[in-house]
Order: sequence, then structure tokens, then C-alpha cells
Amino acid sequence: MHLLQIGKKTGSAKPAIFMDCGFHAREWIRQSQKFGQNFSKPWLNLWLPWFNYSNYDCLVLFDRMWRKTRSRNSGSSCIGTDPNRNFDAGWCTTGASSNPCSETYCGSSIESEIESKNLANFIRSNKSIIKSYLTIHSYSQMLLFPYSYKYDLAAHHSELLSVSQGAIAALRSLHGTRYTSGPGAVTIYPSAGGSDDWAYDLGVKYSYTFELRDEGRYGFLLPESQIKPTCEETMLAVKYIANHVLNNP
Ligand code: 0X9
Ligand code: ZN
Repeated sequence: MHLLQIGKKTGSAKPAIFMDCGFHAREWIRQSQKFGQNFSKPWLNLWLPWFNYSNYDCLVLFDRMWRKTRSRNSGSSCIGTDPNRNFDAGWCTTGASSNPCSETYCGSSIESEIESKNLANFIRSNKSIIKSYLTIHSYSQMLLFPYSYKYDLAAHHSELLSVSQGAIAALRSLHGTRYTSGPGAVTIYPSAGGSDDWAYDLGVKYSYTFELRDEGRYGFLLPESQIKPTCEETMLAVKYIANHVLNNP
């Protein structure tokens, strides 16, 4: 797994924004993004462009709609775990399955997947500088924040909501793309074990899941012509969040 650090670590501990793409293999739009551009900024950008890389060959040759990791499951011929059900956040209690054949299999244990473990270890070790965790999925045109594993409002609910509203307004200003925003459990569906909830409970306050274009017409098979506008508009939302993080240390 390759992590890009954009910007310099300085003695004065710049705040860092951690962003990952490609949790779910079939959600290709996200890793096409050139988030590296425009980041000569007073924050440090830590970008994991392709979280779930090991199955790219599998996708091209075998199943474009694959979602999970590609690990073997003992006692089952079914392959893979849903990495976004594999974190320590109400693990496997709701919207997740303990059946290895399910698309939302939560794994044999918390962080059973090497991808989840690596991500969690990195964020735990750099927790003091990581002020925001952004995880890029598709599709639905939503900006989600904790919680998804329970209906309780997050301690910072009003701030997370108002930042999400500002971010989706900035996004919409470019091409008119409409997003909705809110806590995951009520905005998309309840589901446990997600990296956003885990990061938030660890102490990374500005934890958001982007669900990029579209709303279902093309779904995961978004036409190439939409890649650039999706990148451009998403950058506006990311910058909005980043500016808020900088101004609210
Ligand atoms: O179900 C998911 O993991 C995400 N949607 S997707 O269609 N990309 O699979 C939503 C994740 C929301 N957050 C949590 N469930 N924690
Ligand atoms: Zn996803």
C-alpha cells in the first residue's frame, strides 16, 4: 500500500488531512482523482490513492463489480471481506454480515484484513497531527459523517453538519451537482465497522465519507466524460473542509 505525502512535515506540526480512495474495488471514480494538485497548502495532505489495490487484476480480468478484499476465508470457498465493515466501531452489529459469502462480510475479527490493519496502524501512529479523515467512495452524491453504527448523534454533530453543508454548497457551485449530507445511519443506511466512525471515535473529529457521482444512472460504471468534472467539484468540497480544519485547530 502506497501513501503519498503532499507538503512538508515541519517542526511546527502542520495539521494533516488523511484521505483514502478505493476501499471498495468497483468504485473506480475515486482513485482517478488527482487530489495531489493544488496542495501546496499550509496543511499536510496524506493520500492513500488505492486502499484495496490487490484486486485490480481480478477486476479487469474477472469481475468489474467486485467490492470486497481478496483474502481467503477459512472454512468457506467465498473470498473477501468488506473492508468498510472491518473496523472497531460497533463491529458486525448492524448492516454487516458474519457470512463470508456476503458482500458486507465483516471479517473473522476486527482489522482481520491487512488493508484495514495498515490503515488503522498508520492513523493511530499519526493521530496527533491528523485532524481530518476523508474516505472517498461512490456512488450516491452524499457527504456522510458519524455515526453509521448507531443512531446517536456525534458529540460534534452541529459542527460536522454545518461543515458538510458548506462543503456540498461549494461542490454544487461548479457544475450544479446536488449532494445530500448527514449522519450515515439516517442518510444512507445503518452499518457498523466503517473506517469513518472508527476514526471519529479515535479522536479525528472531521471524519467524512464522500459518496461521489452519480445517483445511479451509471452507478459504478461512470462514463469517462464525468471523471474530470467529478474531480473538480469534489476538490472544492475537500478544500472547504480543509480550510475549516485550519481555522479551527
Ligand atoms: O456501505 C458503505 O460502506 C458505504 N457505501 S458504499 O456504497 N460505497 O459501499 C457507506 C459508508 C458509510 N459509513 C459507514 N457505514 N460507517
Ligand atoms: Zn464504498
